[in-house]
Amino acid sequence: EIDYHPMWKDLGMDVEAHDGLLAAVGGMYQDVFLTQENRPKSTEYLDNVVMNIHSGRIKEMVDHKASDGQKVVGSFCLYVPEEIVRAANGIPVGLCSGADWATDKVEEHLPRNTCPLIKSFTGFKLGKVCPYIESSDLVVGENTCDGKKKAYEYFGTQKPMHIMDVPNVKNDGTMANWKAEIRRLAERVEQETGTKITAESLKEAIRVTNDKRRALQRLSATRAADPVPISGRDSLLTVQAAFMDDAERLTGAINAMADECEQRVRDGVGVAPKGTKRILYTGTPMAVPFWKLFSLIEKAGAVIVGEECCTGYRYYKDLVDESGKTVDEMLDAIAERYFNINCAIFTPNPGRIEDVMRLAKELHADGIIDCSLQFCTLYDMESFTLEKAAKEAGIPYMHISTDYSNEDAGQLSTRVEAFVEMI
Ligand code: BJ8
Repeated sequence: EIDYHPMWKDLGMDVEAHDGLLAAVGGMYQDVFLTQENRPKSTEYLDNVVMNIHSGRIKEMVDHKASDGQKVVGSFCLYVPEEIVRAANGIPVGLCSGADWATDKVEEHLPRNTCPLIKSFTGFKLGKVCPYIESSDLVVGENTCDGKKKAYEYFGTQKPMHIMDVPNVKNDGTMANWKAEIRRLAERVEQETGTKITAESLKEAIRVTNDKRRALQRLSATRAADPVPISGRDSLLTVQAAFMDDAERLTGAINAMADECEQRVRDGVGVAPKGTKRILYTGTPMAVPFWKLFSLIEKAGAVIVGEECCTGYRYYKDLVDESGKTVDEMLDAIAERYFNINCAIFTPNPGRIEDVMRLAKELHADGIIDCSLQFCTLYDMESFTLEKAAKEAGIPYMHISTDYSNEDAGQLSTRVEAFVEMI
């Protein structure tokens, strides 16, 4: 057993508070994941990811920093292309934002009525309990929702930051701006890592990242089957892991999970009995360790068969075109791929509605659960459009607004149980 306390201390973390956080996350993991019956055996990989998430994985990154001079580049949003970080010899990671922490300190800098995800990353920084934030050499933020873009003004006083300007409408003009933003990021990352992006390194980074997404696509395709071979909880965790674990290790493990799930489908083996009510999740992202909603939906006797969100389908649905030969062509291909992400910051955002309705059909969903984190105006607003589209398509729909606390768990369970019974 390695003692990671000296490493956390060297990173400048509050080691004692962090021990408390790890114990709490361990308990949640036990309750949400390890109580599942009939999990595919290959999900052991996910247990390992979570076990090492703040320890072994961080040690690997810290060792790479020391031995090959790699730099860690953290981000909070799907619009930040990991291919670029990878091509410049950086390690891309998603930063902690899935639990309430140091709320009193946070509210000295941000309004109380702020989305929990934003309060969370600010609290993780102020409380010094996120080794990903502490080991990041650069944090890339983005002008997406109002809350995030304004919160980065404060976060930027705590960490070196680069901000990407993400457009809010999709047209030729904004695409041109976005392509320029992609180049500005590439330059900033090159500066930070001291490594120039070459056609060769970018091609390889695109391939490695596409392989990851291809593996996740394979796994998600197995979830159209009834009985469904893998739970929504475990599927959510595969994408959460994709933001943190080493890319090639993750790809290998997800392909192994896809192999096992494809076999299960052939054998008619499921994680829940045939005929279990099937839910399509859509809405705001779910960062580790925010597993509350998925857990209570599946504990209510339903199974989640897909997630139209940034910690789900949006992460793996599109690949970067691999035919580019020059750095310029490849940067354009990256820009085009990322412009297709259907976040509610875009107006209008018909692509998301189309994706939700198509996924509901393809995955044979009996109902849609659309969730927005509290105070997220964007997703709250879009819920009305979605509800209308679901009604027209004849698919039962429910909207939920929640936060990271457990205070509403009982009430939410009752609502979800009633919904599952009704569909
Ligand atoms: S691409 S969804 S990761 S912006 S929930 S902080 S929107 S108030 S997270 Fe997102 Fe990028 Fe879009 Fe995806 Fe604001 Fe809403 Fe909070 Fe949110």
